[in-house]
Amino acid sequence: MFDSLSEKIQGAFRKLAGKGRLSEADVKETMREVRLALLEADVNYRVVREFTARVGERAVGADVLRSLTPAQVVIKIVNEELIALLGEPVRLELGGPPPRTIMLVGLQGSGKTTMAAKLAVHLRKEGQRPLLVAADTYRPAAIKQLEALGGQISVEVHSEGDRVPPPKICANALKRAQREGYSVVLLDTAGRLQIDDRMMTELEEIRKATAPREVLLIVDAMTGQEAVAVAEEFNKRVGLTGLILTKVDGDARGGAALSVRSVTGVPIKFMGVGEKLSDLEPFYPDRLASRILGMGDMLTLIERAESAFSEEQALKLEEKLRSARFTLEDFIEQLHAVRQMGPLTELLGMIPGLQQATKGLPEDMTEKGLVITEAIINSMTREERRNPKIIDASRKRRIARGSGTSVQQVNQLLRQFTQMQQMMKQMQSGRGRNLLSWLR
Ligand SMILES: Nc1nc2c(ncn2[C@@H]2O[C@H](COP(=O)(O)OP(=O)(O)OP(=O)(O)O)[C@@H](O)[C@H]2O)c(=O)[nH]1
Ligand SMILES: [Mg+2]
Repeated sequence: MFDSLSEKIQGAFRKLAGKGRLSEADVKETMREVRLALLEADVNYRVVREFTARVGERAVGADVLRSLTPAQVVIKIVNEELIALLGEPVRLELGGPPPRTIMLVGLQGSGKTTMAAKLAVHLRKEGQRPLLVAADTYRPAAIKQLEALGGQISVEVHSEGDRVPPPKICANALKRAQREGYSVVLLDTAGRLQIDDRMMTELEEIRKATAPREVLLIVDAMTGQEAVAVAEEFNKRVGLTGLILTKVDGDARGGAALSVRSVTGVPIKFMGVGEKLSDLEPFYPDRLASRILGMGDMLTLIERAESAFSEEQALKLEEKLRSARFTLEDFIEQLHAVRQMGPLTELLGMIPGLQQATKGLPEDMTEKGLVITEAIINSMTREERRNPKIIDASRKRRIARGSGTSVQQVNQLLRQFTQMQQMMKQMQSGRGRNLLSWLR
């Protein structure tokens, strides 16, 4: 459901990553695009404003512009703040003596009845013995619907027809659960098209009659901003312990998912991702965030890069570049660092938009190219590495022999190195100074 949001944010990041160095204006422009993407995804404007302010502040604080890999630092901050926005992963609270009651509330059609059955399946897998309760006596087919679902999954459904008031049905169900040894009682309450007083009063009564461990609001993720107002109202009147987003598989813009936790402070506990009863996922903020940013493996890559290049190494290198003392020895050090991160092909595979990334690469940045380059440099004397100018024809022949390569290949490497040196000199105070920048 986050496809469009995801695409736009990734687009903004791609533009950023394409640049060798970042100016403050670049970062500002990226944040503007992220803000627009969030607003278009129907994320609550207050949430968007706070989010972009926080990211902006951190981006300045983290000294993005002077960091080793500025684009990645921005992406990392956005990712972390997105996770913070989505909240902690919080599981169902099922402590205390059984039977424990879980009350499902929400507007009409939000997916309460379906979710009741999904949760029954989920809880049974965890060793619970669930009882479903038909507490919707208003919609004619509601009881039948729950009974049909219960039959499908072989979970007992407690119903007393549509004449008994729901709070009474729920209280009776609780007594029955105690008698018959059910460990969890799931209350499927009635929904209304809009929040009305009678509905709220009835829910308050059910709550009083059953003292539930959990009161979960089922939120249709397709409803966008509206979901936030609904959640606030339910929380005020009934008191919520958790949120469940349904229809996350739909093509809605995802704003609800991103706003509702932050505005209400109530944690999201599950997501419904389809009509099948197995389409239930515990809510993991970090996974959702990487899904939105389309960066699954990108984060792994950033972490590997961070551990392969220490800040200290980077500074030392920069100093050398400034003073044009970058030698083949430094070159090989850089190669080692890149190779420490893993096989090159694997690294490239982790970068979203792989094709774009590989297009910009020199041909021998392949794994084999690295091995050859390393072998050639290893066959040089220390002096030769520090001062390649002394490498004459006879030295080239020796190096080629020693590394199992040809004079041509040695020439090629030296040419490349000279080009690199020149390029680096041009950058002067340059920041795109390591081999990693070739990958970006
Ligand atoms: N695609 C998709 N459809 C869902 C999901 N959850 C529920 N639905 C569908 O949404 C519709 C309404 O679901 P119900 O479970 O009946 O909703 P409800 O809140 O009980 O509705 P009322 O009892 O009328 O208030 C059904 O057609 C479900 O199949 C989901 O996660 N994804
Ligand atoms: Mg229902």
